[in-house]
Amino acid sequence: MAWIGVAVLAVLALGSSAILAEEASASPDTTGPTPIISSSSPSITNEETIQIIVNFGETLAAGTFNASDVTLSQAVPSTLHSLDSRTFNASETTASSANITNFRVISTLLIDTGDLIFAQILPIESFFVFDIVNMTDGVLIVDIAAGVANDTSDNLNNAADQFSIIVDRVGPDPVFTTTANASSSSVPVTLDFGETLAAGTFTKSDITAHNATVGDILASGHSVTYQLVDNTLGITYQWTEYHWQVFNMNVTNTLTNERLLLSLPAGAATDEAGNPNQAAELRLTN
Ligand SMILES: [Ca+2]
Ligand SMILES: [Ca+2]
Repeated sequence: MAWIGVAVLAVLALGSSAILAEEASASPDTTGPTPIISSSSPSITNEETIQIIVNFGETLAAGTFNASDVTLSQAVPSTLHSLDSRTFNASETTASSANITNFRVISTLLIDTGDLIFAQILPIESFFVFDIVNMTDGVLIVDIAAGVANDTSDNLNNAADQFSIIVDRVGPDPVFTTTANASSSSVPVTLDFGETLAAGTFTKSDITAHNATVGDILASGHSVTYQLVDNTLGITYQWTEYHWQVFNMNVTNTLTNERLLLSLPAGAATDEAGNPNQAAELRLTN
């Protein structure tokens, strides 16, 4: 189940307000809201605009939460890798050059179950959406501190768990290397894309060989294992995706002492954010 968009339905929102008022009169509210930050973008993205969603879970006092209550910062990573560990090797965290735009509160969520799209009515002044633009590549961090907003019973909010998303808008720049020359009949070759690729986007057939045959490829990088449990049928599905960066291959030189050429076209593979690779070539002479 996923939400696919937002809309404001004023009449339905008024109905929700009446229900909340009844609940509030039954027991006093002494608990501050805890905002949950999320995004509709993937965890590694090349999107120019990232939509952020903040759900306080209950009605805030009108106007107490706004764009200036959101803190943006950016970590500068040495590598843009690793869906599984999410450590990124951040070298420093700086104030962000990104801007918040289109900050708004919404009252209705459209939810797509696959069979049906229905509207979920939200508590008034509880669910906020905004866009972040003008980012530089790196890890974008979104924080909401404690005490920046309050609910209708004057309880101050708790801090949100920190939210981060990787912004990567640069495609891989692959490099072929070898220690051999064209007089060798067997040429060990390394192809390093410089960053992790999206699973399955590079195969041996992406390389065009001239006067040579590419043998089996040994890849290295990291893997991510997913598990999906179907409680109705009592079946667990498990699969592993391999995100490779470096490919080692043995190339058989079919015409020694002639020029050997390996070429990889642009766009043969993509990184984890979906950016296509640049072209690469290996030319060997004696
Ligand atoms: Ca409360
Ligand atoms: Ca990249």
